[in-house]
Amino acid sequence: MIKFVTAGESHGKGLISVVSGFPSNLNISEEYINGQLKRRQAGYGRGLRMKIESDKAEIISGVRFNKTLGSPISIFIKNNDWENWTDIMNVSKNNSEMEKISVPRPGHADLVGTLKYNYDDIRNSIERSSARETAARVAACSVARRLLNQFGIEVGSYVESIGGIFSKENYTNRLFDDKGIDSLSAEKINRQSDKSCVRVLDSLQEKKIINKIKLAKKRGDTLGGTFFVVATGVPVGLGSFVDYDSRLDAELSRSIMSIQAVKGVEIGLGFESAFKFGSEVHDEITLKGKQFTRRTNRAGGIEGSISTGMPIIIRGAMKPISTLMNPLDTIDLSTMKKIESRRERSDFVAVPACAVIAESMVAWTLANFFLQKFSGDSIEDLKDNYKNYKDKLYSRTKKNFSRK
Ligand code: EPS
Repeated sequence: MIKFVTAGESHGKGLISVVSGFPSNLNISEEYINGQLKRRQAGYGRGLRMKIESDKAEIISGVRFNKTLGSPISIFIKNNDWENWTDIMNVSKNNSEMEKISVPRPGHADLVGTLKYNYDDIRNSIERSSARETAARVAACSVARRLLNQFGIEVGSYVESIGGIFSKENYTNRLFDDKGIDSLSAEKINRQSDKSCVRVLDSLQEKKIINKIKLAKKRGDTLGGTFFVVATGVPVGLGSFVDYDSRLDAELSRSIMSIQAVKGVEIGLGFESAFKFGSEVHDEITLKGKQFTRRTNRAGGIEGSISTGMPIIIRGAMKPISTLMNPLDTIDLSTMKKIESRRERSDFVAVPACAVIAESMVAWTLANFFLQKFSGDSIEDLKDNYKNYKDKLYSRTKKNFSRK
C-alpha cells in the first residue's frame, strides 16, 4: 500500500508531503515535480497569490542521485508569502491586537470548520481548508505519476467547460466512441490542453471563456466548471469487486471528490448512461490481435470495478470559488447579526488547476492499485512481475478455455 500525507497551512512557512510504499530505483527528480507544480499554478483567472509563489519542491528524504531508496520520500514546498504572514501565522507569539476573523464566507469551510473545531478565530479554519494544500498533493502524486510512466501509463486532462461555456466540437463523444478512443490519448490531450490558458482543446471556446471570466471579475463574482481526466495504457485487472474499498471506480471517484470545491464525479458516460438503453451503453467486446478491447468505451475503462484496459475516463465538476468580491450575506459570529461576507484575496476561476490536481489524484489511485497487483521492492522486480502478467494474459485465457 502506498500512502501520502500532506501538512501545512496556506500562509504558514510551507507545505510538507510524506510519501511511503514506493519501490527502490524509481527515477524521480525535483525538476520533474516542479514541472507538475508549474502546471498546477497556471490558468487564466487565478488570483494574485500565483504571482507571489513559484512552487518548488525540495526533496528532503527517500531519494539519492534522483533514484528512490524505498524509504519514505518527504518533500518541502516553501510559501514565499510567509514573509507577509509571520505575525498572523506565528507558531508561538500571539499578537493580541490582531483582528480575529468572525465573518464566515458562504461556500467555504469557514463556519463549519469553526463550529467543528471550536475555534475563536475563523482564520484557523481558512488556512488548512484552503486549496493551497493541493500543491502538496501534486508534489506527492508526482512520484506515483513517475512510476506509472515506467509502464507506459499516462494521465492527462482537459477542461470541458467553465461558466457553462462548452466547445461546439463534441470531444466528449470522441472520448467514448470507436473513432476517438485512440486519437485522444492522455499525452495528445495534454499536448493540446497545456497550451491553453484555461486548458481547453478548442481555441474558439477559450476566447468565449476568457470573456466570461472577465465578466465574472467585473461583477465581483466567480465561476466553476467541468473537466475530464483520461488515463491511457492502463492494464486490464486493476481493482476488484471483492470488497467495497477494492473497487477501482469507487476509489477514483473518492480521490477526485476529495479535491477542494469538487461537487460531482462521473466515470465514463456517468449519469447519461442512466437515461439510455443497455444496447446504447454497454461496450461490445472485440479482439485486436491478442488484446481484448472494446468497440466503444462508454464504461470509461472500468467494468465491474476492474480496469478493462481501455482508457480510464473521469469527469469532474468544480463549484465556483467561494470568495466573492461582491459578497453574499452571512452572520457575524461576534454579534450574531446579518452582515455582508468578507473579501479575501482569491482566485476567480481555478478549474484548469483543478483538472491538473485531478490528474495527480488519478495517478495516485492507479499507482496504488498497480502496486497492489504487481508488487515489487525494486522497480526491476515490479517490471518483471508486470511483464510476466502481460505476456501470459491472452495465452493462459485461451488455454483455460480450450476444449481438450
Ligand atoms: C492557492 C493559494 C491560496 C488559496 C487558493 C489556492 O491563495 P491565497 O493566498 O490568495 O488565499 O486561497 O485557494 C482558494 C482560492 C480557496 O478558496 O481555497 C493555491 O496555491 O492554489
